[in-house]
Amino acid sequence: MSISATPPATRRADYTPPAFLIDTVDLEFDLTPERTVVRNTMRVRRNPTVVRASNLELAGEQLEFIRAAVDGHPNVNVRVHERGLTVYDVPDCFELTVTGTCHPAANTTLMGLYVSGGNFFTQCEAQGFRRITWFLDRPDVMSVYTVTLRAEKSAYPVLLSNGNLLDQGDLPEGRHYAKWEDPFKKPSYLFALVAGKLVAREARIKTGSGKEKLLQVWVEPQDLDKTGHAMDSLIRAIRWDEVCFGLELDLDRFMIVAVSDFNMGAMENKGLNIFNTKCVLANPETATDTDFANIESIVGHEYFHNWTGNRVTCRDWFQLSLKEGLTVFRDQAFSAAVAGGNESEAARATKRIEDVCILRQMQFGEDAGPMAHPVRPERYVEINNFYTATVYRKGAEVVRMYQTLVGEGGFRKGMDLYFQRHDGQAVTCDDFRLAMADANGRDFSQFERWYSQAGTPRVRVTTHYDDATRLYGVTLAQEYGDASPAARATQREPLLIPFSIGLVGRDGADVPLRLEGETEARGTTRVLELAQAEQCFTFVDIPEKPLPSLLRNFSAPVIVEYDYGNDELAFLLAHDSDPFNRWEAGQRLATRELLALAEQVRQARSLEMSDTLINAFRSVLTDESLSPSFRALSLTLPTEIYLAERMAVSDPAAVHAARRYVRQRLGQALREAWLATYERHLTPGVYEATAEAAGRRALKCSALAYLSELDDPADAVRLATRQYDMANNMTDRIGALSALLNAAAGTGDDVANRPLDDFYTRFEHDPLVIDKWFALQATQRGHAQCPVIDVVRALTHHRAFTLKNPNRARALISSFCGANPSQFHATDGSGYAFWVEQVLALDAINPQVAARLARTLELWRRFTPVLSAQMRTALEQVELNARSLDVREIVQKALV
Ligand code: B3K
Ligand code: ZN
Repeated sequence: MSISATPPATRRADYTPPAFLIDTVDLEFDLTPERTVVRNTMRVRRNPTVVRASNLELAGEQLEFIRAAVDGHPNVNVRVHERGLTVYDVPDCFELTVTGTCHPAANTTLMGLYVSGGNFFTQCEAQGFRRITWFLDRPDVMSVYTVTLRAEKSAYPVLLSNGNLLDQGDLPEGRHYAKWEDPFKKPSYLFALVAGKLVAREARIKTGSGKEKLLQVWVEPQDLDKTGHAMDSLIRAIRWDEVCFGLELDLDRFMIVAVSDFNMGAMENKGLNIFNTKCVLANPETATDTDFANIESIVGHEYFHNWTGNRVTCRDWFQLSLKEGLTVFRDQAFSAAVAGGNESEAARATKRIEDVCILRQMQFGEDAGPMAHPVRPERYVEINNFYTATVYRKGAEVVRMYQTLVGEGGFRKGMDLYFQRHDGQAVTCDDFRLAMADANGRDFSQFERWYSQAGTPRVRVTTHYDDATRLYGVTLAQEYGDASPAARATQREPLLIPFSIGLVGRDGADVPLRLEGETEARGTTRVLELAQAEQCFTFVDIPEKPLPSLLRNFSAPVIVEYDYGNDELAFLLAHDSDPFNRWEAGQRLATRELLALAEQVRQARSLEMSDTLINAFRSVLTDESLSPSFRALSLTLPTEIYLAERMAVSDPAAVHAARRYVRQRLGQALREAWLATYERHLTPGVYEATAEAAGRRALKCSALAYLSELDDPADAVRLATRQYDMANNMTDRIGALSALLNAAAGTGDDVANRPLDDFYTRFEHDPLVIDKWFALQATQRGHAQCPVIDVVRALTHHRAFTLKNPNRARALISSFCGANPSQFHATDGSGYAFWVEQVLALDAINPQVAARLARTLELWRRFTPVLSAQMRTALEQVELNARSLDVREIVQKALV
C-alpha cells in the first residue's frame, strides 16, 4: 500500500457478531525484556446464533509464531499472516493453544506489553491485546482469564495480573512465578499484567455488605510518599459508588499501579488499574491543587469503570461513549460531591464551571472541524483517534441530560434497570437509552439523535413581555448554525433539549414560575423540554418584565443565542441565583469586549474598552460573600483558543493583543483591590488540601497574575519572589514562577532566571515536576527579542528532554503547539515547521502521541489566509511522510 492511499475504514453498520466465542483463556508468560514467550490456551466454541464459519480468524500483530495445537494435537492447519492467524476447519468446540513471542523492550508504541523504567506493563485498550497474543480481540468476546507469570525473581520481585492471586512460588535458576485468576468474564482490552520492582501502600476496608477488601497502590520505591492522596481518593470513590448507585467492589483486592511511560491518563483493567504517574502521585511539594483534584477524579473514573465499562461493557468500539460518557458523568458527580466541606454548594458550582469550560474549548472546537463526529461515531480508520472530547465529554453531557429529564431518582432507577438487564454483557448505547426510558415510562426515541448527529446545536431565544396580560413568552428555536462539513454530513433533525430557565426580577430575586395551563407556581427554575425546531413557552402571572436566566447550570451542550445588553449581563453577574449563570454572564460580557477589541487590533485601530467590564470585575473581586474559588474563576478571562474560535476568521495574534490589553487594563484599574485581595488570601502555615484553601490560593495567584501584567510590575515581582521563596506547596511555587515569567516578558529583564534555575535544581529527580518546568517555559508569553520557539527548540536539546516519554513530549511540544497559540502561530511559520518535525519524529516512535499532536492544526481553514496557507503546507508535508494510520487519518481528514 502506498503511503498516501486512503486507509481502510471500519463502519458501525457492518457490525456482525463473532463467529466463535472464547469461554476461558489460560495465559502463561515467560517474561524477558527482549523476548517474552506467551503460551495461550483457549476454550473456543462456535457462536450458536451465527451462521457457521469453518475457519477461526484470530487477530495478531508484531508477534512471532512458535507453535499451535488443537485439543493437544500439534498437527494443525494454520496460516500466520500480517494481521493474525487463521485456523482452518475447526470443530464446534475445542481447545486451542497458540505459543508465540513479543518484544517488550523494543516496543515504543506503549501498546501491548512494554518495558518502562525496567519494569513490564501492558496497555490493551483498544486493540493492544493482539500485540501480546493471537485472539478474538473485540469487546463482545468475554472470557474468564487465568494468568501465570514467570520471571527472574531479583529483577521482577512483584508479579501482578487481574483478579485474585491463586498461587506463587520459586522456580529453578533464580526465577519465580505467580498465578492469578479473574473470576469475572471480561473482554481482552481489560487484560493487564505488571512485573517489576515495586512497592505498595495498602489499606483494608469493609464494603457496605461487610466484605473485607485489600486495596493497593503500587509505585517505584522513591514514590511511596506520594500515594496517600490516591489511596484516599480510591476509598472515597468506593464509598460514593455504594451510596449513590448501590454498586460494590466485586473483587477481593483492587490494585492501582503507576507507570511513567503511558499514552493517556489511566486504564481501568479489571482489578488492576494502570495509571500514568501524573494521575496518581501527589504530595503538596510536588503537585498543584489542580493535580490533586485531577487525581481524585481520575482515580474515581477508573474505579467507576469497574461497573460502567467492565461488568457491562461495549458491544463494539462505536459504543465507546456507553462506558466513557457515562463514567465521565459519574466522575464529575463524584468530584462535585466530595469537593465538600462547608463550601459544598460553591465547590459544586466551581466544578461544573470547570467541566463546561473544558467541554466548550475542546469539544465545541472538535465539532467545528474535520474530526467532527457523533457521540456514537459511524466510521473510523484508527479507533485510538476516537477517544475524543465528543465521546467523553459530550457523551457525559448526554448522560447528564437523562438525569435532568427524569430527575436524580429516575436516573437511579434507570441505572438499576441497566445493570439488572445487562450485567455480564457487551451492549450498545441504545440498550442504555432503553433502560433509562423503560425505568421511567418515557419514550426516548427522539433522544437517540444526540448519539447520531454531530455538530453543536444553537438555541436562539426570543422573549416577549406583555404588561396588560402579565404573560411572558419565551420562544426557543434550535438549529445547527454554520457547522463544519464533517458535522453537516450527519442527519440533522430537531433534538430533545432540556432547557433550564429562571426569571430574575428587578430586585435581583427569582420570580416564581407558573407555565400556562398550570394552577399554581412551582419553583423558580424550570426545565423546558424543547423537542421541535421552534417552540413557545408562556409564563403567566409575571408582575414585571423579568430578565431571563437561560440554560441554568448548562443543562444541555448547546450554544445559547440571546441578545443581552451589557448592563443586563452585569446585573446577572451580580444577582443570578444560579452560580453557573452568574459566572456565564461575566464570561459573555468579557467575550464580547475581547472580540470587539480583537477586531480593533485587526484594523490597526487604537484600543479602547468600556468601563462596564472593569466595574463588573471590581464588584466580583470585592464581593466577600462569594467564595474565593468562584471569584478566581469569574475573574479568569476566556482563553485565547476559545476566543479565536469565536472569531469569523481566527487571528491568534489579534486575540492575544486584545486579551493582554484587557488584562493590563484590569490589572491597572483594580490595582489596589488586587493587592488587598492578595494579602487577604495568603495561606500561611501548614498546607491544607481543602477546597476552601485551594480557592484562596487560586484567587491569590490570580491577583498576582493580573499585577504581573502592569507596565511596571514591581509589586508583582516583589510578591512573587517572596511567594516563590516561602512556598511550601507546588500551587504557590508555580503561581509565583509564572507571574515572574510574565513580568519578565513585559519588561525584558531577568527576574525569572534565578527561580527557574532553582526550580530545576530543586526538583531535578522528580520527573513530573520537571514536566511542569518544561511546560511553563513552552507556554510563556515571550517577548520580541526572544520568541518562545527559540526557547522551545533549545529545550529539545536539554539533557532531560526525550520524545520517548509521552509526558515529557507533551510537556514541551504539545504545550507549545496546543497551549501557546500566539507564539505557535507566528506569521513566519516557524511554529508550523517545528510541528512538522515533531509530528514526524513522534510518528516513528509512538503513533498515538503523534496523532494527538497532529490534531493541533485541524482547524486550519478557520485562520487568516497568511496562516492557513502555511498550515496547509505543513499538513501536506506530514501527509506525505507519516507512516502510521493514526497520523494519516488525522491529516487526511484535515485536508479533504
Ligand atoms: N479507557 C481508557 C482509555 C483507553 C485509551 C486507548 N487509546 C481510560 C479511560 O477512559 O478510563
Ligand atoms: Zn474512561
